[in-house]
Amino acid sequence: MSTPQTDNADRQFDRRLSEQNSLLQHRLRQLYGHTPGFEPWYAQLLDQLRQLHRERSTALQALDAAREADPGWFQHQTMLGYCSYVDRFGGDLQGVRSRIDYLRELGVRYLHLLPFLRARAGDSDGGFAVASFDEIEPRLGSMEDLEALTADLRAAGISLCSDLVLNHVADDHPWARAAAAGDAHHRAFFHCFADRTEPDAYEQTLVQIFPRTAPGNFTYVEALNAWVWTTFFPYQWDLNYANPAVFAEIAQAMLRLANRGVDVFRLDSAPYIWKRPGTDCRNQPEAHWVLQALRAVAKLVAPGVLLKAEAIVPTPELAPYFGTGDAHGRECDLAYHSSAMAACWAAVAEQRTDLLQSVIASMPPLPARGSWITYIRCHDDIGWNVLRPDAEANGGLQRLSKVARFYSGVDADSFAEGTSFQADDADGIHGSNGMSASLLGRNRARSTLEREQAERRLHLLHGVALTLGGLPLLYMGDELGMTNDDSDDSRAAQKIDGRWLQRPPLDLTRLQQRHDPDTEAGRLYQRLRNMIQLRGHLASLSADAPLTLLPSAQPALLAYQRGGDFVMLANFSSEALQIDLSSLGLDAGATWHDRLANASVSTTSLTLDAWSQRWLQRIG
Ligand code: OTU
Repeated sequence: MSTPQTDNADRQFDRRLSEQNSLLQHRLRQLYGHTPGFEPWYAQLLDQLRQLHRERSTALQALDAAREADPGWFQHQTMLGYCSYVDRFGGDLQGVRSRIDYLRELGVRYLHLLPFLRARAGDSDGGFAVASFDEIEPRLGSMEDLEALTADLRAAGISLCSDLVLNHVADDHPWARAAAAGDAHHRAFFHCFADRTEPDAYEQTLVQIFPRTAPGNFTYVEALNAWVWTTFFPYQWDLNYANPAVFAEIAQAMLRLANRGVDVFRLDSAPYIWKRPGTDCRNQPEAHWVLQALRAVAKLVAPGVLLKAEAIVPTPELAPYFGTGDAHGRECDLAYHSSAMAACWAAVAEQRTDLLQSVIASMPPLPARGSWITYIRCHDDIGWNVLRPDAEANGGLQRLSKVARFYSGVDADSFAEGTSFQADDADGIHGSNGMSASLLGRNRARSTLEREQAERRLHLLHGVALTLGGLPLLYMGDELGMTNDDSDDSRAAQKIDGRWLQRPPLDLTRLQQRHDPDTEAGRLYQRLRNMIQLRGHLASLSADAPLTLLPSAQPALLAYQRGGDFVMLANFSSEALQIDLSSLGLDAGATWHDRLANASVSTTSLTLDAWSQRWLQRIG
């Protein structure tokens, strides 16, 4: 039915289609052009998209228009992210609403809530085994709660990021159930193999994500009488993106959530969505085409929406998630800087910054409207595999073994209290678990000095995340110095998946102490909040301001310039460093102000205490 509203919406749609159609159609033709009935399929997809566009609310259309007019809105230096599980943070979605004031106080403008859609019954990988894209996990609330939350967040100036698990669905998702019941249409949503021939061939070149708890990439499913591709847990069935129906379903599921008010989609496991014999089945060109097509449909229906790549891959494979060639700047808007994250932890363990510098140096400049997610911790392990190429080029893999051991909890000389993840022994290179504060020495501190050093390390890493360039994402609890979860429930969960070590519920005592400088939580929180506020005033810290490494002869020093007037100095060692600013190649005639300490700075001899940082601003 034609009404003035739909006519107007359709005009907008047609305008946006004229911008997106050529790339969208080209990519979908490359992916699916050879499948029978491509033309009518594409026409039908456009009709479905037009309908979803009509269904977008007035408030969301206004947001779309505002963001189209200001496409760099998420790159501003006042942007700050916060990540948590719904239950850990607020109990349920309504409880999260009641924490909005807290988020505002901290300066948060972007909230990533880990999976809240209906999850598989039983084990669900923390919700990453999705049983329905259109229902909320019942214990967390309802769709109405989600819409109420997104409306409140919007009013508070906070965007909501939701996971969109691209690579797989739960084995009890209706598509999987239909396949198991013998429906050929849905069987083709998955990769099914009659015998082990192809799986065995693929296994030759595949990697293992959970080699200990979920070895192998295929699971025999009785009901299908087939081996099903299951990269992650056996109950997470990989979707077959070579099937155009899968693309159409996922794209529409995303847009329905966008129409409920989700602003950003974290594209979980994006690298894995395309399979090719003889490869590790990650980062395939077709995976990028799928993402580019997804972005085009997002810009068509919900142009205010951003896509964030969760691509935990080494540096050379990471930058392409922002798009390459004719699609430069037309793939993901955001991507986790996982190599910088892991390299920060390596720098802490080794008390030297060369791997971190190598990671930073090898990152190409991003497209004008692309931004990193900079972060120090998340709900997953710290994965060391992303650093393999950098370590191989800088002294060898044994460096990573030592780093992994440092965080494994077995090394008596280490200040870190963590556990190793999915590795055969403490030296194995895979991942490390633990909350930041515990990994940085809080639990093992035996003196005031050691405790102080642990606090400084936490601020040091947050300082890098806040200044490196991107949208910094805090992990719930780190702002209050929360430590590893050693509750009975968590211990039991860790037996199945060690990552539960870093997923404790919000510590309400610490939360209450946050304004009390005589408490640890208060000290940590107040200083971090000051850093966040200060950052908001420093235009050189916007995500699109250039980053230049400043080479130094001191191995523990990380020094970089941002924009025209900002310099970060970070000391990754337990010894004080003596620094002459002119030795860093900075203009000898310049005068600098230390913004964190609010003090003027001598250019010739500056003492950087153990594990401390300076935020210098050029004032003359
Ligand atoms: C993602 O992770 C999620 O963040 C994990 O929590 C899920 O278990 C997983 O997907 C499956 O949905 O490789 O690029 O700890 O870094 O599994 C995707 C290992 C991933 C994670 C890894 C990861």
